[in-house]
Amino acid sequence: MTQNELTRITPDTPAEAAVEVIMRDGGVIVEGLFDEATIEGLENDLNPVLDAVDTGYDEVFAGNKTKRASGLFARTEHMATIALNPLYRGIAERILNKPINVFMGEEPVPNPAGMHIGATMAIKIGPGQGAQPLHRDDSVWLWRHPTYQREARVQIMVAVSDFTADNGGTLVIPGSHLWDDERAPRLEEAVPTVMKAGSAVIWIGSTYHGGGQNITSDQYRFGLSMGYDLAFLRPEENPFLTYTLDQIRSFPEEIQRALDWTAEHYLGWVEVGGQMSDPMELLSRTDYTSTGAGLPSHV
Ligand SMILES: O=C(O)CCC(=O)C(=O)O
Ligand SMILES: [Fe+2]
Repeated sequence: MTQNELTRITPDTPAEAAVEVIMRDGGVIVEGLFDEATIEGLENDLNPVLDAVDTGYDEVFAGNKTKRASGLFARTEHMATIALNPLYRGIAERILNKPINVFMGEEPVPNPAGMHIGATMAIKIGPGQGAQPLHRDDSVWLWRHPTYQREARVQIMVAVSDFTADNGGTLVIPGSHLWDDERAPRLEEAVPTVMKAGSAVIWIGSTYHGGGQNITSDQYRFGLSMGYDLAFLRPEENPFLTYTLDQIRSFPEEIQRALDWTAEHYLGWVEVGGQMSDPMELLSRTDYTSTGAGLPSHV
């Protein structure tokens, strides 16, 4: 398939229709998914954080003209708006949360795979930054392809600034999610994601993509990304070390659960009073007072 750009849809597109496009092309652009107040809020909350961090030390992947910050649920309340966006979540649910029958004795029981948040990242690609190597995000789990309909990740990249072909708008190779593991991605096959601030590109773990080059512009390209992953995969960003207990307690319940404060189908339980219990039980107990130290503040 040769496509000059990903298909564009509007925020009122039904999730089923969006999933059809994504499973056909590997990704989709949703125009105007987030309003001005959300984008302004993200800028106000995250610019000081990004101002205070160094650029990446690694020239090739992290980028030595690129700034990154994570742990975003503790840094901006607008992160929850993105994670709980009904279209994005609806798409992720449909792609990831497929039930699989397992036997419990003689009874087949349908178990949905569940999904959780694998990573959050604000990314500012600065002037002078070359293109990131094209990659599949599911390579962290050495995922094999073709995937036989089992995708590991549904990723969103929200444009906080405008994304252009010159300022590092995410490069995507349409159709590359269908490739096997022998075929290398080539830069000439990739198309830049061009979209206005407030729009978003959604792609799956097996789609080749990468940050674009920002050579001729004099502006930062500001994007915010997160991924929903199959719940049984180790999250890239460790939620238990990233967030303090107080921070976790301040988040909406869906976010607490998506950050692995949950146990479904025996995955992730914690023993309380001799029972394999849902970690949510610990959150409601005043005598439970310790977990991760939280990230050091940059500002
Ligand atoms: O910055 C971008 O546009 C893409 C970043 C990316 O793919 C990554 O860091 O894994
Ligand atoms: Fe990536």
